[in-house]
Amino acid sequence: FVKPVNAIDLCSVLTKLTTVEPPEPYRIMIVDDDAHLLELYSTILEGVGMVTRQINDPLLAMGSLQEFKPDLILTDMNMPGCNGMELAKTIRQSGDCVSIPIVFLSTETDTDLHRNAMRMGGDEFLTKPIKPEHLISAVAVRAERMKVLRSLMVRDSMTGLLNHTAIKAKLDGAIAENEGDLCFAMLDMDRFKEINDKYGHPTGDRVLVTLAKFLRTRLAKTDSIGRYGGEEFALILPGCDLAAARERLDQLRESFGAIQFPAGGESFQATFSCGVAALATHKKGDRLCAAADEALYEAKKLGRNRVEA
Ligand code: GH3
Ligand code: MG
Ligand code: MG
Ligand code: MG
Repeated sequence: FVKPVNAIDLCSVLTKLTTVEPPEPYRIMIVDDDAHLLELYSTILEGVGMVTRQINDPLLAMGSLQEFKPDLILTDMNMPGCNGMELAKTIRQSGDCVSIPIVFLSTETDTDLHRNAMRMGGDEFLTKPIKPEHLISAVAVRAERMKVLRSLMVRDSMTGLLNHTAIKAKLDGAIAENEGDLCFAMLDMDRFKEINDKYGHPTGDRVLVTLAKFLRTRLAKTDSIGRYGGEEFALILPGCDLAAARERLDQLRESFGAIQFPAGGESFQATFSCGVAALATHKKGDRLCAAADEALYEAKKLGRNRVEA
């Protein structure tokens, strides 16, 4: 009954898309009252590396949504308790789910019903039975678009770092999950206005892009970096106590300060000041941010190009 899908290679589907980096697995929520079909679709999609969540009862879909965070929802139409259309409507009404692609997969061939389903917020209507390769490509194309959109929403376009909202959300998440040490640092370019005034705004931009790249390549995989504001950056350093964080940041400060930026035949150096605080001391996200900000202010007051805690 379960058809093997080894003949289908997700890569062949994906090469048609403009993916630059190897994709993270798409997360697909499958809603169907038929347990056999759930298993079948799940096997097909997992066969090409996607991560699936099977939902047998549509009434449980909303609860799983927040926790599973799917890139796409594949749902049956006729189910007891709540049909696919009602489910789509409910999903579309919940604030942070307005953009999740919803694909209906049903034996219904009535085009009026298809149109209605789309009006309720569906993105596509597929009919059962479906060929595995058709299911895979329909799901992959839409899940990919969702991923691109999502990354545009959370990334700062100039540096590619997490934007202000995203790094704040990341901090909340990191605090909720964290069990050991965690430090938060705020970093601000020194006398950046002077750099802009002297060498021009595009050169200033280049300094910020260089700093972003510098931080990205030097920090650990578990660390997070965001562009907090114009020439301000935020770092989340899990598994680091205050002394260790301070030392790491001081090393970064020193190496970054040694970089020579060419500008109009000459070159200049740029430095940053940094404030860091430990969750162990400040306990809550807002207090942690405030403490890092105060320490940054202190670093500026004490002469800049330094790290304070
Ligand atoms: P301080 O050492 O006290 O931080 O001095 P500062 O000059 O860095 O601080 P101030 O807040 O006075 O000025 C920040 C400057 O950063 C002014 C603003 O034009 C510049 N800036 C903010 N965002 C960008 C950006 O995206 N690109 C460029 N080139 N400059 C930026
Ligand atoms: Mg059904
Ligand atoms: Mg600033
Ligand atoms: Mg500054």
